[in-house]
Amino acid sequence: MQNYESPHRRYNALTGEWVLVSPHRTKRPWQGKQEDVFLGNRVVHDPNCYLCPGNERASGGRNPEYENTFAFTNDFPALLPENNDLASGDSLFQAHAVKGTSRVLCFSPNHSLSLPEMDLKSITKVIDLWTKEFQELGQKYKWVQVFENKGAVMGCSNPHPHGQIWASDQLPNEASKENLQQEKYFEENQRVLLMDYLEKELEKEERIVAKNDHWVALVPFWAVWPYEVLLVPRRHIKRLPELKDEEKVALAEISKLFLTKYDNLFKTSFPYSMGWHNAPNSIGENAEDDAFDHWQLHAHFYPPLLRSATVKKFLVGYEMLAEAQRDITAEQAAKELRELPEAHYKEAYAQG
Ligand code: H2U
Ligand code: ZN
Repeated sequence: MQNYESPHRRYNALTGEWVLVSPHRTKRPWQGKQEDVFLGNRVVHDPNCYLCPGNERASGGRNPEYENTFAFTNDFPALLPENNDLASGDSLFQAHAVKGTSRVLCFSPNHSLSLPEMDLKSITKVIDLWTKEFQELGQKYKWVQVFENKGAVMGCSNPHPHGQIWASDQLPNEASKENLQQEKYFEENQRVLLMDYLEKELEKEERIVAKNDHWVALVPFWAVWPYEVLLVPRRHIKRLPELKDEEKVALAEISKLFLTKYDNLFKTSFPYSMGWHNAPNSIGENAEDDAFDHWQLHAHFYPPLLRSATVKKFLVGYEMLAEAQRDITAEQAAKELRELPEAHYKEAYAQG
């Protein structure tokens, strides 16, 4: 094992960016307080929630009495499918039109739940919904960003379990960076970057949070957020629709497991932004020739919490002006998560 006790920078092989790690700072005094345990919102149906079955939405439309999952086009979409052409030729004032759509995905009719509290069958239905939506939108849009904002600190407007999709005809920044890095690695090594990375992580073990036959959840070497997790399939898979049934079940299992550990860490419904990075879609004239063999499907989980249910990490100051920085190492974070109980803390409390 490397000695990572003094300040160093780590390279993010996926994006090509660096992160400053300052492990010695975790020794500084911290007058932490233990928060009260939050047992959560127990209302199964909230008459004022715009995502609960049967309720009215801001658009005036009414949700069906759905029993599992439900998806609709966002009433306030950030992207629109039809758009006027717009182009600016001046290199210092570049702009162009973008076409796309935004969807909202309800994970469960039960207003009180979150993914780790749902049963495996219901989580599998969420995976099926992600897959179906990706497949449909992927016929038309180059980039289909499936994501979830969880918790008020992440700007989530409603506790009802839900995610979103924003799809667009162009690659956004994060996608472009990852595409370039994976493409470059593939050209140089004739191998898939994340597959090689995963193999080495499985050998080293120190950053693994959980694994099963088909998936690995780890705190990446280059993590920026304190308890960031990278979730990767163990087989080379480019996009969600390639998943076999047993891989979906295994995905539900590992997700329930590490998301429960997330909740158990500070005994709170752990906030995060998560999202799937599928390979870009080959559209139109390129549709036959899928040029994304360098890409490995993966999901990122970016939770903001640092030391308790209320103490969050800010990406400010040095981070905005120089580069991202973290104190606890990825290895320490992974160990903490790995050693947490597998049963949800709310269950433990319910049993007394
Ligand atoms: P959050 O996941 O950030 O809470 O966003 C929920 C989305 O739901 C948000 O993008 C949409 C908002 O535009 N929404 C509707 O589509 N219909 C509504 O009636 C309210 C909110
Ligand atoms: Zn609701």
